[in-house]
Amino acid sequence: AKKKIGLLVMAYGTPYREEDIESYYTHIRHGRKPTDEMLEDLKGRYEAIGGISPLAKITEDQAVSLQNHLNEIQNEYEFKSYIGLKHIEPFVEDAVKQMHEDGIEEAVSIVLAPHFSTFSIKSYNGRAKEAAEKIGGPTITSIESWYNEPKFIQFWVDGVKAEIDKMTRAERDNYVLVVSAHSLPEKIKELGDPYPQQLQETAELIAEQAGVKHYAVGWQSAGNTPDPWLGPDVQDLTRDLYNEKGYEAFIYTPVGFVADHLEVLYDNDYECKVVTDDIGATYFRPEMPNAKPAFIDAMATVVLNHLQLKK
Ligand code: FEC
Repeated sequence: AKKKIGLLVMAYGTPYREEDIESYYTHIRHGRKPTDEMLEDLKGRYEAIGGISPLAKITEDQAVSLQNHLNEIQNEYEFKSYIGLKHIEPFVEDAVKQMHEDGIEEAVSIVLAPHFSTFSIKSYNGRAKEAAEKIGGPTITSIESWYNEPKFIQFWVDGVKAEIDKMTRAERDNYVLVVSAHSLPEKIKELGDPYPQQLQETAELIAEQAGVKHYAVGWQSAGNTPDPWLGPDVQDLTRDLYNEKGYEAFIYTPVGFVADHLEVLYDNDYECKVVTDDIGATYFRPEMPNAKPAFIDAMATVVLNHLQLKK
């Protein structure tokens, strides 16, 4: 018989309804309520992308598709997926409790973000393990990062090539690839966090395999706090690259994210495009991974490698 295993899929979370925005934002801010102005600003960003973010539905599709695909491609385990979110229900702890109640004894956890940071992957996995220890199981082993999985890189390489195909001949001779992830406070560098190097490596792999001559690494969506955040910000970077090299086209690959959500639909598709429109350059962005089969297969490969299974 197949061995039953929990598949804990963790993600950031998004408000389900407008009424959830304030408590969600408060949770992100570690319990500090946002000011009315900050709240209105965030509501305005959701409105600008056409209402509430599609992230909740996409996360669900990703988790179920990953579970089903894993169950199709191997015979040793029967995977059952559980969604655990960082900032809204079902929280990571809720998912762990559900696994426990369902009698799951062994589980593997994966975060829907490719790069390791103490502020992201480590905190998700830490919360999951702590919750499991408190209630006596399941035993969870965690995937720490998967930014360099060849199939994941290939996904973005294909996306970049598809954008290059849409370019005019002049743009094709004079474009730059901007590879980005969510900014984090600069102090992660002092902690020896591998996050910046992992993004750099992702950029190199994609640029090399897609045959891209000019690329730059940037950061986006920095928080609204007094401490310094990793830079350059993608908007400033766009202007600087234009001023220095006069690129006619920009391809944005927000590879630190895996879904269409606020940070991409607003921070890239609106904010970066404001800049490219202003300088008269063309804006390109490949489609996000969402639940596309090639991406689901990449994550499944990561899970199986983690469990040391061969397809
Ligand atoms: O579509 C949606 O509804 C939500 C999308 C969303 C994703 C996301 C991913 C990451 N964040 C990360 C770190 C931080 C840090 C702060 C912070 C703040 C926000 C705010 C919103 C928000 N984040 Fe987020 N993030 C998303 C949404 N994030 C909304 C609050 C308003 C704002 O500042 O824009 C700063 C907290 C503070 O104030 O102290 C830090 C990281 C990721 C990527 C990894 C992951 O997905 O876990 C890192 C998606």
